[in-house]
This record gives sequence, C-alpha cells and structure tokens, in this order.
Amino acid sequence: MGSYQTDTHLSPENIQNVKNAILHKLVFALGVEPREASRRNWLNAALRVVRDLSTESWLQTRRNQAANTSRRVYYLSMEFLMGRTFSNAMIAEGVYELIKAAFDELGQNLENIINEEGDPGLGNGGLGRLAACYMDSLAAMKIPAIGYGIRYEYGMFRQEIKNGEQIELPDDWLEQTFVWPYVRSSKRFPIRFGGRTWQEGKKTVWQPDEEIVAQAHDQLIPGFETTATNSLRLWSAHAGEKVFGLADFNRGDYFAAMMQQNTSENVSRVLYPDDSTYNGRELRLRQEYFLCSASVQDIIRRHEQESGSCLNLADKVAIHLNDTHPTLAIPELMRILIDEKGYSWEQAWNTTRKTFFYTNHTLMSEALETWPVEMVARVLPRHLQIIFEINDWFLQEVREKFPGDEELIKRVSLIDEHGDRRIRMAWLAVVASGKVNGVAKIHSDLMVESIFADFAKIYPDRFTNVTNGVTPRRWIQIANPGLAVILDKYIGKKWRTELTELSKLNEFVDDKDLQAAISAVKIENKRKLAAYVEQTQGIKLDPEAIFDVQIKRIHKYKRQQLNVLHIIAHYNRILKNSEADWQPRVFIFAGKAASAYYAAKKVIRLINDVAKVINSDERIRGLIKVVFIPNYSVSLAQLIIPAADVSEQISLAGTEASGTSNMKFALNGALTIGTLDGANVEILDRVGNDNIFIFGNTVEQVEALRRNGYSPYHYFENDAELNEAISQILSGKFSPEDPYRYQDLILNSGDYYQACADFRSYVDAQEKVATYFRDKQAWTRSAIINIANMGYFSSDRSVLDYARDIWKIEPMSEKQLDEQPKIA
Ligand code: GL4
Repeated sequence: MGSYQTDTHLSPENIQNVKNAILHKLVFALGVEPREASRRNWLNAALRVVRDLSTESWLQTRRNQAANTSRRVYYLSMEFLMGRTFSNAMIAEGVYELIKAAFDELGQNLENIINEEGDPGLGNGGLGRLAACYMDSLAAMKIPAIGYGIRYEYGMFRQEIKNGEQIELPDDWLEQTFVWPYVRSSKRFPIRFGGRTWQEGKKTVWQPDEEIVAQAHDQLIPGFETTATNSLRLWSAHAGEKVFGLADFNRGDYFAAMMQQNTSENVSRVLYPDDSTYNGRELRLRQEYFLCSASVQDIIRRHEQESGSCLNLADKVAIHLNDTHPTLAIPELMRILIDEKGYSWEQAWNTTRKTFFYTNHTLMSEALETWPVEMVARVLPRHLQIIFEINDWFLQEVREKFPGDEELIKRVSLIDEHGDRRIRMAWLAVVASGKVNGVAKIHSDLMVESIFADFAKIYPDRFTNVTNGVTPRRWIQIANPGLAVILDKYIGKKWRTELTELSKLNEFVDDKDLQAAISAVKIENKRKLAAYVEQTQGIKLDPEAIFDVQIKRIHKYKRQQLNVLHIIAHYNRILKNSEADWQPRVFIFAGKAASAYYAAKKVIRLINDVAKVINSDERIRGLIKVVFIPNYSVSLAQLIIPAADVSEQISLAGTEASGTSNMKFALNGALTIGTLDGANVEILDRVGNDNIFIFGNTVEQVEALRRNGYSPYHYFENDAELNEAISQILSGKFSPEDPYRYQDLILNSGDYYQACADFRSYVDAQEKVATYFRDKQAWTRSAIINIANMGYFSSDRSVLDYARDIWKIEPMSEKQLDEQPKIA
C-alpha cells in the first residue's frame, strides 16, 4: 500500500495524506512548484496518485490471473472511445470524495480539474464506445480480459463549424502529456509485410521485405469496487531496423532513410474517420494487420509463459473480434501455429476455430469489408495462401452437406469472384468463429435472415444475440451525480454494479417527492448544458423548454434530415398561428460526418442554415431554438445526455443495428421518440407503449415499399406540410445567398432511407410529445418508469452474457484475486 488510505473515510488525516501525495507527484514527478502549478499540472499530479492505487491492484490481478491460469478473453478492436480517465479511476478506487476534499484544501476546484483532461478520440462512434463500456464492465465483473487496439497518433478529427459547414482539424491528443498509460518498452513485436513465399518440402517459408515494430502502451482499467484491474494494450508503430534502408544510409542519404521511417510509422498515424463505410485503402489493411499481428504474438507469448507450451491455447484463450476489422487475426494465428510452432494444418485449424468469436455490428452492405486478392497478395502473401486453404477446407465441407448446390458455393466462398477477386472478411470471420452474434434482438434476427442466411443453414447453432449495454458508472454516476444521489436514497447503492436494482423505483413512480427530485435534477442538468451552449455559442436556451436531442454520427440512415423537416414544419405552424399557446422547444444536434461523406456534410450545413433563420426570426418569440454543438465527444455526451427530455432515435427500421445512446438517454430519464429499430424495440418492451413515442414503418413495411418501388414524390405531393418544408429548402429559404444549395438533398437523391414515408407519423408523434410535456407530473412519472426499467441495458449484463454463453469464462472471485502474496 502507498502512504495513504484508499477508503473514502474523510478523516483529516486521510485528506492530509492525499494532499501530500498530490504535492509529492507535482514536485517530484512533474517538477512543478505548487505556486506555479496550472490546472493541467494539478490534474496530472492527481492522475498519478490515483494511478498508483490502480497499479497495485493491476499487478496483483495479473499475478493472480497468471497463477490461476484462468481462461481469458482478448478483445480486439480497431476503436476504443474511452473518454476521460480521471473521474472514472477515482470512483473505481473509491477516492473521489477524498481527492475532492484534498483539492478543496489546496484551493482548487475538482470539477475544473476534471474538465482539464483531454478526451482521446480513438474511435468513431457507437462501436468504439461500446468497446470502452465493455472494458469497464469486464473489470467490474472480474472477468479476466485484455483489450487490444491501436494508439493512433491522431484520433477522430476535431470538428469546427465555419459558416455552417464542418471543418476537420487534426486532433493532436498526444500533445497534452497523457500520464495515465504505461509505455512497456520491453513489449515490442516485429510486424512484417510484403515479400514472397516458397515451399521447402512441406514447409512454407515467407520472406517479408518490410518490418516495422509494434510497441505496447498499457492503460489500466480499474474495476469498480474490486481490486480486479484489467489492461487495455494499445500498439504504436515504429521503424524497425530493417526499414532504415541500409542502401540509403551507405550512400550517406540519411534523409531518404529517415523518410522511410516516416512511412512505416504511418501505420498508427491516424484513425480512419469513417463509421460504417468500408474504406478499401491499403493503409487501412496494414493498420488492421498491425493490430492483429502484434496482439496475436503477444497472446501466444503470454500463453506460453503461463502454460509452458502452446498446446492448450484454445482452452485458455478466447479472442473476440469487434466487427470484421481484426479478422486477419485468424490467418495470423494459423500462420504462427503452422510456420513457427510446427502445428499441422488440421491441428492449427482446430485450435483456431475454438479460439475466435465475432460480433457483427452492421448490416449495411457498404460497411462489409472485402479486400482485393491482388492487394493481399502484395501486402500479406502468406496470409493469402492460408485464407485460400481455409476456403478449400470450408467449401469441401459445404459440398458434403449440400451436394450439387454450386450457387450456394459461389455465394459462401470466402472469395468473391465477381469482377476483381475479393476476400469477404465477414465470411472468414463466420467460418472461423465458434459463435457469431448481433448486437440487439432485431439485428441478430435480421442478420441470419439477410447477410448470413446461407451460413445460418450451414451452421445453425453458431448464431446468437447479445444485446448491447452501457456502463452505469460513467453514464449515471459520473455523468449525472444528481440522479445518483436520488437513486442511493430510494433504492440503495447497489445499482452501480447490479443495475436491475433500478426496478425497485417502480414502487415509487407516484411518489411526489421522488417526482420533484427527478425533475429538479433534470432542470439543473439543463441549466448546466444551457450555460455551456451560451458560453460557447452565444445562444440562450430556456431550461423550461423541451430539450429534444439527436446526437450521433451524421448519416443518412440515422435521418437527421427527418428531424430537420419536422423542425421546419413546426416553425411554419407557429408562423401561421403565432398567438397560440405553443410549448417552447429546443432542438439540439451534435455529431461528426465522415470527412468524405458529401451528403452528410450537407445535412450539417442544412441544420446550421435552418438554425440561423429560425433562431433569428423574432416572430416566433424564441419558441424554437436550434443548436448544433460542435465537436461531439464522449465528454460532451456526458454533459448533454443527462439534460435531455427527448431522445431522438429515428433511424429507418432495419438500419441501426442497436444504438447505445438510446439506452443512455432512457437511463437518464429522457423519453424516446423512435422507430422500431435496433435496441429501441427492446426499450419499448421494457417501458411500455405509454412511456415512449414509437412511430414510423416497420422493417416489413420498409421492405414492402422498397419492393414496390418507393418514391418520395408520392408523399411530397400528398402531404401539404411536407411539401411546404421541402419546397422551402429547395427554393433557398434557408440559404438565400445560395438558393440551389440543397437541390440534391432529399427528393432528387431518391430518399433511400424513406424519410418522406415516415414524416407524417413522426410529426404526429412530435405533437404528442409536446402535449404530454405540458403535464409535468405525467411526464416525470414516465421518466421514472424509463429509468426504473433500464436495468437490462447495463454493459455488466452484456459482458456476463458473453462470458457465460460465448467465451465460457468464469468471473474470478475476490478470493482468487487475493491469493498471491502482495507486492508491496
Ligand atoms: C455500430 C452500429 O451502427 C450501432 O447501431 C451499434 O450500437 C454499434 C455498437 O454495436 O455498432 N456499427 C458500426 S459499424 N458502428 C456502430 O456504431
């Protein structure tokens, strides 16, 4: 133990100890004098103090896991959107109040210090944030797990809005020294590319022509109220000796040699800023292989060290693929087992198939990764051979099961032979995985009916569902401390690790004190958000108005354009009857558009153009405010979600695999307006029809419309309000300086996501929202029902489902975590 206590007992002695510890780090770790310390210095000093606490548990956990040789899961993901670490670590270690007290005595405000921390954007959106919630839950649930990802030098771009348009700027997050991770200089692995292969007898030899080095950076993942502390290991790319083109050096061309170093380090330079669209560039392939090769080498090294050999790998190791991005781990494991460990092909394949598990996160065809055979032949020639061999084995199996069905063979072959030959990565992931899951009930059902229908016939037991979840530590305790206090009072403190405890609130839905407390906290959160918006954008918001929020990636299928159409229709209604008693409304948007996604960027511009016209129209007396909050991030989500009254989850049915912000909003007492899509369906099941606003066509209706030749013009011609709103956009009402700006937006682009078809039912649902909101008591009662019934959507439940049904891993007991003698 360090020199201070870890319990939250706020004795003067404990506070003094923590104060001393912070001062000690400030002076001796950072070399800064207290009187000249900036907020960031204080943050870094305190982060170090908390890291010391976590480090002790971390080392202890590793030793106990190793001694137990327990089965572990390795979670491979190209994205981890972790959010800030400081508050999370403080609450996990139980020292939040102590540190706050210490800072009070040091004359510093803890909240300001917390807000000083950067927010590493090493992910795009839901998929990356899910990985982060799972890391938190795996530790809290004491499941032995290590996350593997890439330490991008530049994360998701920083978004600015200039003249209504998105501008992308580099996010130089490493510029601010980030003291949380440990650099593990001894954990380096060579990553090889290119070259050629040949046979030496039965053995295949691969001679690569390029080698770079993967260097490990470990972030501690402290489990909440347990000593269990897992790791997230992120790899950075470095020039290996071999790429210092010797020839260049010998010629005395230092500069050319160093340039090559730059190229190899490109691999971990920047995150691809695209959510759910596959990008076929070679650098992305290299990034994916870089993650896979470094992680698999590390997994094997650890396994050999703990078990003495490589033999029982599949008994001890589960490797989880977060979407297809890390699928190259499959041929990489095969390669190492066969070429380096001397396994036979059959042995290697049997081990591999028992080791991997795969989650599919989207059905959108444009997201399905397929790599050109030609490119893989060039970059990873040995892996291509292995993939071909897996394909031969697999197609043989299919031919035996379904003799004579050559059409089936073509459809399921790992190689798509249409046009240039391509490897279908999702097919490879399915063939090599013990289990394949979708992320919400409806998505998992559609998955086996659509993209994986053939595979579901071949491997009927392989497919399953694990509905996504979110961590209550970050999404209630940290984001909404006011709500946490209320919950503690009414249902006790256990909800933090047993979220189904929330159902106890169902007893109190009519309790006037609870209702008053819940609405007071909501108003308080709305004030906080309003202050931020006023300070950053100069727009004043009325906290009594409905805060209606759509925050997520900007994408046509998520239909921000439908939201805008309603806003315009609502604006028109007010103008036509301005004396009526309208409910004031604030419409809040945030989210980034992929930098190459033209239509999505146009939607951002439309939102801002509409905001400009409506916000400055005095005739509507501030009854509508439209706000686009730039540079959406995890930290902004923590500010915005607790302040929402209405959660917009309006994707076209069948397109949003699950969604996770829908869960966070409902958990924080917002009412959902949503389609029967993704996890909305399961939220409806739990809160009941009276406490959610469901609208729009079902998956079946959407498909029927598609089959019968959907046309947006039909709706445009038959719905006067829709007609008016679209006509205003098209005629330049919101862009008078450039009236043709939105010509290609809604009608002319064919409205693939059927916004026009759902417009009427959406507007009607929005009417119901406004009317219901006037009945404050009924609204708050519904909000409480939402909170009370969100217990299922904890990521603790999700990871326990994975551990039990997919990975077959037992959580460790506190006793097991404490077996090995302490280090210090
Ligand atoms: C996503 C889905 O779009 C989203 O619905 C889901 O909640 C998330 C996590 O499972 O995964 N798939 C991709 S790709 N990006 C996502 O955010």
